[in-house]
Amino acid sequence: MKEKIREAVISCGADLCGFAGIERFEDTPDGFSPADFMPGCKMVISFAVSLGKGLVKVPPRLVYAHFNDINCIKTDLIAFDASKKLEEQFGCTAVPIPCDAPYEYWDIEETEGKGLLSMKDIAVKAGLGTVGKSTLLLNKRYGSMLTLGAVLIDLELESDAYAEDVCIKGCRKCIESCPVSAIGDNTVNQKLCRQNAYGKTARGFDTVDCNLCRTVCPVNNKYLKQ
Ligand code: B12
Ligand code: SF4
Ligand code: SF4
Repeated sequence: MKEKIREAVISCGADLCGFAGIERFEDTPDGFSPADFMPGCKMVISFAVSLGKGLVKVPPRLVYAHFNDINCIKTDLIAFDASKKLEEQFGCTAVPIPCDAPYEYWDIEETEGKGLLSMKDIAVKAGLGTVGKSTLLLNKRYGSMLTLGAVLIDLELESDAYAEDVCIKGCRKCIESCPVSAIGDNTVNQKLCRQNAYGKTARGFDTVDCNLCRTVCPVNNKYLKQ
């Protein structure tokens, strides 16, 4: 059944799909575990949608900003469609999780947000990749060029194996490229990153002024040079 569910999620438009049993989330902070979110959740499905390669060849300000957002919308639509499909085909309950916004937690002084659930943590536990020094999820095929999504279900299945670490030993490119030194020891200073990376045009359109920690990563090269 697991492979049929994987196929169903992939057929909705995902590039990768993995599975993590609820027991893998015992270490998540209170209020942020899939079980807190959906009582009766037994399995977390993580999936990922790749970004086009051309998006890193142009300044991020408008083109990447727009299509990175579109990929988030696409990811949410896949979560929504896949949930309905799984409910119809497998008789389970399936809850799609927003891949980015909206979320509840917001520290106004530190301008620090926390996702409803951590998409990176879910992806790691479902074997999609590992978290690099950039704090981004790195997959051996796509590097960090992925938007991450999730669906919670009440079916019991076997978890996928954890992935091997692909962040390169001795490499510090993401840390050194950050114009505001926002990346520390497995953390990002959200205030510094937000001030540098996000803005608006004179007309009021949202901009992304920096995505360097994502684009300089050599783990992306295999995908970008394909
Ligand atoms: C808030 C947020 C930000 C903040 C903080 C980023 C960060 N590193 O946490 C800011 C504004 C800085 C940011 C910037 C960017 N972001 Co952002 N962001 C988010 C968001 C909405 C929540 C992340 C969060 O809660 N962070 C707080 C920390 C504490 O949580 P965490 O790292 O996820 O969790 C770790 C641990 O704390 C612990 N843990 C375990 N369970 C849980 C549960 C919770 C709720 C928490 C808090 C912690 C936790 O394990 C986790 C894994 O190591 C997620 C979407 C989501 N729902 O996950 C996208 C997300 C992380 N962002 C993403 C992206 C692409 C970016 C940018 C590249 C955008 C850009 N400029 O182009 C930059 C990269 C900056 C960077 N190096 O991180 C992608 C990352 C994709 C990938 N391949 O990893 C995500 C996953 C969106 C998505 N659905 O794809 N982002
Ligand atoms: S997006 Fe830019 S400012 Fe934010 S952590 Fe990455 S390199 Fe630094
Ligand atoms: S740039 Fe280097 S250190 Fe940073 S995540 Fe990629 S491989 Fe790891």
